[in-house]
Amino acid sequence: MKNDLALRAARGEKTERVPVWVMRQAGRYLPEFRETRAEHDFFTICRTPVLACKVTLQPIERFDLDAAIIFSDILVVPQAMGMVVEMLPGKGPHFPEPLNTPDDIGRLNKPVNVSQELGYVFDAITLTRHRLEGRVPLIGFTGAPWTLMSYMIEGGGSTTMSKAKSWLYRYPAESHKLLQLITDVCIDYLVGQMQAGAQMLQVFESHAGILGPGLFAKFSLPYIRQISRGVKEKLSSRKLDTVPMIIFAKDAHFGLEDLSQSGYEVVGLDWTLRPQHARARTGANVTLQGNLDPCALYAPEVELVALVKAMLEKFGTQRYIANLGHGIYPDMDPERVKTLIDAIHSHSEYMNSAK
Ligand code: 1CP
Repeated sequence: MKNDLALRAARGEKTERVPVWVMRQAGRYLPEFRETRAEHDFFTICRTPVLACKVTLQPIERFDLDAAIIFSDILVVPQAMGMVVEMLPGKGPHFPEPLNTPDDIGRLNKPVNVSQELGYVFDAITLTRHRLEGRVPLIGFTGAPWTLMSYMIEGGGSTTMSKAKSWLYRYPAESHKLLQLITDVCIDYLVGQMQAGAQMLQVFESHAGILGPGLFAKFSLPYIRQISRGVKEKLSSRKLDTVPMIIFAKDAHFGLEDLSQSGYEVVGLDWTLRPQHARARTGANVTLQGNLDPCALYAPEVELVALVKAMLEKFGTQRYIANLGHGIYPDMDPERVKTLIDAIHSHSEYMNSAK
């Protein structure tokens, strides 16, 4: 491994500079991605290991990033469970037949054979590991159960998630049943990704904030915990080393203490949290990841560098992986991403040398 900074930071080992990667680093803000995307449908890229590998490597070839994340989508899990998901241009994901009532749970595949349904992701990971040649670690990922459940019921993006939330109030037992089915798939899926070569695993609970503390404690956190425990138990029963796991629960400021004790080595933060408060609330035993406002990339270059320096001063250089507080947007300038990465590296090296 030529650059294992991100893994060392995740394990709480000393790092000479702060590692950085960017959520959605492979995506439409890159002209080379748009070129590939013009030729192939979104899920065709996900399902074709040479294409998924190619776009995973695009940002690695362009920037001095410290980790790659396999190109895929969280919605491949509902697909593996038997649901149809389309990616509509300019609109995002669309489920033509979402789950309308708990009876629809009966339509889902169970149990799901992940090697059969998601083997293409495992193949893409193995190929990408080879092509990376140890340059940087490769991150695998899954959506967390509540976030996936919300898409399966809403049928796409939603601002209120009122359909999915209505299940939690009207059909709590059936909601738990669905969340458990999804959790079982997520565990096998992450273990499979790790066996295929993923060196770190991120769980995206992108829709945590909309739940509020009460629903989060009942319908999100228990499954997030089950995933870290389940993955680690399966790996150790197969005599495999565990890999660091990252939990990113967006807007779940109310759950930060619980998240820091949920079995993950790294807690991802969105930009609404103050770094020093987050440190104080999570303690010394987890690594933090984040949390620059993605829109800071619209600022003039000097301003962006100042924001990066301020962020580093607040987080410190250890037990820290720099990232944005959410994914990068398609209209952002790749040159600013270079500025971001280079500023994180140079300022953190300066901070470490000044000690
Ligand atoms: O580079 C990378 O980060 C890897 C690729 C990646 C990842 C990690 C993609 C490609 N999607 C994801 C995760 C993902 N997908 C999340 C979790 C992260 C987050 O909170 O953003 C979520 C919520 C999704 C669902 C999804 N897929 C949306 C959001 C829909 C909504 O309104 O709620 C969208 C727009 C997609 C499509 C998608 N996924 C990825 C890309 C590059 C795109 C753009 C589609 C295209 O190219 O047409």
